This record gives sequence, C-alpha cells and structure tokens, in this order.
Amino acid sequence: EALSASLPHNPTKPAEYVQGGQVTPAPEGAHAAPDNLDATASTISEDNTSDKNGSKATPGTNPNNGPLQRHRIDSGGRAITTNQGVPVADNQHSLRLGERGPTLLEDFILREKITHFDHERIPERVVHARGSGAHGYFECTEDITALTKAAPFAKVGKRTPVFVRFSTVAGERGSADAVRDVRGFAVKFYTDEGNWDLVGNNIPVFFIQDAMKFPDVVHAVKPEPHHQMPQASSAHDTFWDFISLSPESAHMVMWQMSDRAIPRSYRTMQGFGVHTFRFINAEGAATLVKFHWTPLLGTHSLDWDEAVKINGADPDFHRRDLWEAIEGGAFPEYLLQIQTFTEEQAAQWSFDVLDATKIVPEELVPLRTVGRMVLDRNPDYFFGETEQVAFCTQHVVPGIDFTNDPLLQGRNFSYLDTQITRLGGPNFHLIPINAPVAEVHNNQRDGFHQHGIFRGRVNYEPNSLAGGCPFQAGARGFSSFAERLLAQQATAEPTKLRAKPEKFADHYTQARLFYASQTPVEQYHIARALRFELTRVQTQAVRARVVAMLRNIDEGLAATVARDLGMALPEPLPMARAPVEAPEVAVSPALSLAARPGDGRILARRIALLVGDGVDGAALESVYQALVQAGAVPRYVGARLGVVQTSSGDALPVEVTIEAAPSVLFDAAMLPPGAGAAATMAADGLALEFVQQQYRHCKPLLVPIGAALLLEAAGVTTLPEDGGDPGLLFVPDDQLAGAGEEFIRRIALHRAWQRQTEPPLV
Ligand code: HDE
Repeated sequence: EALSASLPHNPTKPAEYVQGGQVTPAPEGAHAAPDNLDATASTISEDNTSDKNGSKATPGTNPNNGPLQRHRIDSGGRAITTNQGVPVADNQHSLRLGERGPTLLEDFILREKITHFDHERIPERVVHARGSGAHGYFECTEDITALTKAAPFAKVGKRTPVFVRFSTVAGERGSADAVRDVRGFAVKFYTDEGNWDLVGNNIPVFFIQDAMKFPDVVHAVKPEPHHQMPQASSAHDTFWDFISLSPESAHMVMWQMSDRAIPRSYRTMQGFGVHTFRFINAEGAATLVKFHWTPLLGTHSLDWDEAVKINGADPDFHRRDLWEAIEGGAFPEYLLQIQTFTEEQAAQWSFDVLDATKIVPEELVPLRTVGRMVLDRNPDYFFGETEQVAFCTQHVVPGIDFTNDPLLQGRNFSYLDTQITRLGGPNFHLIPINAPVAEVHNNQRDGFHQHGIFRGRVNYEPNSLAGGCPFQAGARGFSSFAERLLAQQATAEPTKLRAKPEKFADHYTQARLFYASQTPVEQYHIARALRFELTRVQTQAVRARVVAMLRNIDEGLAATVARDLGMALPEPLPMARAPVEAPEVAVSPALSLAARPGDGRILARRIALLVGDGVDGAALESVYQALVQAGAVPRYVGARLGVVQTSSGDALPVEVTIEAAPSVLFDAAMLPPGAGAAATMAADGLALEFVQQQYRHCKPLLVPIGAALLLEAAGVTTLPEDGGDPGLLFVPDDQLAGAGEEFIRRIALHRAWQRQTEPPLV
C-alpha cells in the first residue's frame, strides 16, 4: 500500500519495486487494467466475431478477410491517377517538344511512373526465397487448456485466422518448384493475443545443431560464389564438402535424399515445428511440445526423373497446384498434432530434445490431434501478401515459449533482423499481411514507413501525463517461463562457454533409425539420390568422405553408392560418439511416407484422358464425370486443339495438347477407348512418350483392352512377374462406363512403385 502510494507515476512498472537490489513482487492490484477497460476484451472472440475486423465470421469463413479488406484496392470503373491522386489524361505518351522533339523534364507523370518502376524490387529472402502462400483458419478440436493458455486453443471450435507460406530453401525467387530440397511450412496465426508464427519445415530435423553454423550451411548449398551455379540444387561440391565435414548433418541428409524432398504437392506433405517448444498453462506450469502438421490427403512424392522433367514442363508446379486446388474448392487441410512430454521424461532419453538433428519417435511419444487447419483462400496480390509476409520464430503468444535449443535461440535473433533489410525498416509489422488482428499499443515510434498517427504527447513509459497508458499487461501479458537452469546442471554451476551437451555428439543413431524405417523402394530412392548428387560432385575426396559417412549409417547403402560411383569403399568416418546400442526405438514405421496414405480422396489430382478420332465418347464421358465427382481434374488430352470425332459421330472437345501438357503434369491417365485412336497414337512419338512416362513414373493407367496395343508400342511388353501392379487397370472396352470408381481407387494409391526397375523398362 505504502509503496504504491509513494509511486504515483506508474504503479505498473515492476522495476520500480526493486528494493535492496532484489525485485520484490508488485503490490496487489498494481498490474490490473484501469477500471474503465475490460481486461478480458479480445479482438476476436471464441465465437469468431470481432469488433476490430468486423467480419462476424461464420464457421467456414476466414475472419482475416476483415482487416485486409480495408487495404484492398479495386480499380474497376476508376480513372488512372498519379500517386497523388491527380487524374492522368494520357498514360501512353510522354511530354515532348513537338512529335519528334526531346522529352521534357517537366513531365512529372512520366518521372513518377518510371521512378516507381525503378524501385519495384525488394531483396529476396536470403533463404526460402521462392514460396507460395494461402489464407485459411485454424480450428481447435481438442481441449488442451490444461497444457497451454495459448489463444488458438482457448476453446474447442475456436477459429483463428492463419496465413501459410510454403517454400523451397535454396533456389532463388524465380527458380523451379520441383527441385530436391527441404520445404518451408510457415504458419502465421493471427490470434487475439498477438501473432504466433510457427515457422517450420516439411522435414522434422535440421542440418546443424547450432545457429553459429547456419551461414555456413547456407553458403555451401547456394550456388557457388565464383560462377553462381548450380541453381536450386544441392548436387555440387561445396554442399557435400560441408556435409561430409559436418557429421551432425547425417540424419537430415537421409531425409533430404529421401522422397520427402520432392513432394507431389504442398497439400501432400507434413510440416514440423522441428524444435522442442514449451506450452505454458494458466497456472504457469510448463510442458515440452513438438508440433506436427499432417495432411488429410496423405504424404505423397514425385519420382526423381519425373521431378526433373516437371521443372521444364511447369516450373510453377507446386504453386499452381496449391492455387488451383483452392480456386477449385479442394481446400488443403492438415491436422495439428502434438507430442508432449516433461523435462524429466526427456532427461531419460538417449537423445537430447534440445538437439534439432533429433526427432522424438512417435512410437516413444504418440501424436495427439488437437486441431485442424484449412487453407480456403488464395491471396489477392502475390507481392503484398506472399512476398511481404514476415515470419519470425520469436513471434510467440502467452502459452507458447521457447526452449534452449541453440538453433532456435539463433533463429529468434535472425528473423526479425532479416526483415529490417528485406522490408526496409523496423515498421514491417504495419504491412497489412503482417499486422496483428490484436490491437498494437506501445511507444515504438517513427522509423521508415511509419503509418500510424499517434495522438497525444506521451511516447514514453512510465508516464503520468497519459494516465500511465499504455500500461503493462502484467499477469495478462507474455512472461517468460521461469526455467530453473541450475537444476539441469547437477554437477556444476553453468559457466560461459562455447560447447554442446554430450548427447549432441551422437550423429548416427537416428540417421540409422530413419534409413531402417523406410520401405525398400524408399531405400532405393535414397541410394539413387545419393548416386545422382555425388555423381555431380567433382572432387573425389568429397565423394569418398560422404560414402565414409554413409558407412556409419548403413553398410548396404554405403556399398551400393560406392559401387554406383565406381569407387572402392573407404574407411568409415571416425565417430565422435558411438551410436546408442539399444535406442528407445530402432524401427519407426511412422517415418515412411507409406505410413500416411491419406483418406482415399483424390482432390485436385490431374488425370489425362487421351483422345483421338474414333474414341468411345460415352465411355470417356462416364469416367470423366466420375473423376469430377471425386474432386479430381480430368482433361481430354489430344494431339491438337479442336475436336475429335467419337465412334458415334459426336464431336468431343480436346482441352489440352500433349505438347502443352506432357505426361509429367498428370497423376494418372486413361488410354483412348477405341483401337483406331490407339493405333493412331502408337504412330505418334509424343503420344508414345506420354504413355512411356506414365508407366515409368509408376502412375495409375486405365487401359481399355482395345488400347493395350498402345501400351505395347510404348515398350511395356513385360509386366511385373507376380502381376502385382495395382497401377494397371485393364478393362474390357464394353465395361468402361463403370470403370471410374475402380480407377479412382487406383489413383488414390498414388504410385505403383513395384514397376520400378533399374534400368527402367521403358
Ligand atoms: Fe529459417 N530463416 N533459419 N529455418 N526459415 C529464414 O527468414 C534461419 C531454420 C524457415 O516463408 C529467413 O524471413 C537461421 C529451421 C522457413 O517467409 C532467415 C536458422 C527451420 C523460412 C532464417 C534457420 C527454418 C525461413 C530468411 C538456423 C525449420 C521461410 C528470410 C539457426 C524449423 C519463411 C526470412 C517464409 C526463413 C534464418 C533454420 C524454417 C534468414 C539463422 C531449423 C520456413 O531469417
């Protein structure tokens, strides 16, 4: 009482309660909000209504439409103006002295237009430069208020608007999508207690354990500095040089060489928060947590040969897929799943949960579904939203806190810092896509691009002239978890040092776990990827060091890669610490892509129906309609645009040509129903190549028996011996009308990898 009475200026500032060098608790009531303010007021209520964004969003709509709405510009029915709003009479001609005379400096309209144009580019992100974004919402589906007080989990059914950006890491802004790379999976939650950014990847581990090495690993994978090659590729000397000298990357490299690094779609890949985070509940109790996003459509990838060709046929493959799926109403949906555990549990494990090169196997701590995320709206303006969105790992809200993972700690510095260069100053939070839906009040003023018009003369705290406002939120605000560091260091008090915990030195146990948990075809793909990458590496010693590293992961894998590179098996790389003899989990089926086949839906899958003169129009129409009903995107693909004549004399429109939409852009195909059309195609090299690639890339094929000759002409003469090719559906021509359903079931299987041989059959 006496203390607060003696501090008239700002009774909410704890530092003012320091007595004798000790921080004493603030007096009762000191942190309370002023009487005239509803301390529980939030900008979005649990019922999805909001005074601030005014959306009164009904379930299924995106409450974030509101705040962005007032920034949208629609020039329909409007005249061109200058940036000062002056109507422009002529936007075609500069001002000159006579038709053939010099242009006049006076032409402010020309100068404004050109000057703006000259400055239209901003620096691209130093990593993750190429990305694609989408709006949506997160919905809490399970009550976890016992674990966290974070706003998105306040109530089952609560929806929080999100913006998501998927990205590749190494390539530049204009590089191709289907490259071998990690994918960024960054989610910005616009919660009523401020923005929470969960800036994850589609791979749950990372190359390095300490932020100190991040500039090095990025320099190594980016195009080499002397000639700026190769673009968006890790298949070069500097990358593998770094990897082979950084054995902590062994686990990550296994993931990166797996099919995870060539996803079929952003809609068919998982996302991971990677680091161990902390949940904090209302009582201030902490639980360690790992975040997982799981796509309902399952996890599916491309074939490497296919990916290479896609990059030529459609460099925007993933961007287009996401865009078209959302435009078509096939909204991508992911479950948010968590693994939670205590410090005490984690301390028992053979790996350190602060080490970002380690996972917590699902067999050790099962996943628990707590919410779902639906992406239901494409951005209006790529630059304004997808390019200018600024994710920062340090954007957390009450209920979420960090751990001491040294990679995460470094990220918490880097993201805010990088935006200042990229977005031109410290006010990037005012850019509409970054602006919180929650209100922002503080005394951070001025700087480039300030948009606010702050009222009053007070821009400091503590103050009395503005009644102490804005005041400290106290118990309502974010306060860091009071972690007791000494308790972790049983033996000694911590000293300043540059070092790692002991368990960080085990680089191979989980690399082995990952490889051992892959299906044979996935293991084959890893070997093939390593062979490809290392063949591109020119320095023998680098190749040898990588194979030496592989020997510590799997002798069979090392032997295969060495054989394929035509080199002798080197000695294994010395290990900093022996792998764990009896790890908690030795094989984790959950690590295989096959573990998540999806829910059987084929939403926005692209299916080619090959057509030529003489095809059975009714059969085609029936399969086409069945595919449309299933949410897929069928296309009549022919040799040229126009129409083909069906066997019954009708005209069937060709929607796209093989030249413009080659095989790799389709997930499956139906060969032409009608021997005549099949025979014509068998004489067309492009059509043959189409069928060959559908087959080589293990895609489901609906083969009318009458068109089997086209398959043969394409070189598919020997079918897998045991007949075990679920991707080949032969149907008698008179039964095609009912074949759609079975075809859809085969498409949902994604690929018939059984077909893959070395060398490929066709
Ligand atoms: Fe990032 N990372 N990163 N990163 N990262 C950036 O921030 C960084 C790491 C991730 O779509 C940059 O805004 C450091 C792990 C994504 O806009 C930069 C370290 C994971 C995105 C940066 C890491 C990520 C980024 C570049 C090691 C997975 C794209 C531009 C300590 C959990 C976000 C930018 C978007 C972007 C730094 C490691 C994910 C420079 C220092 C681990 C998804 O700040």
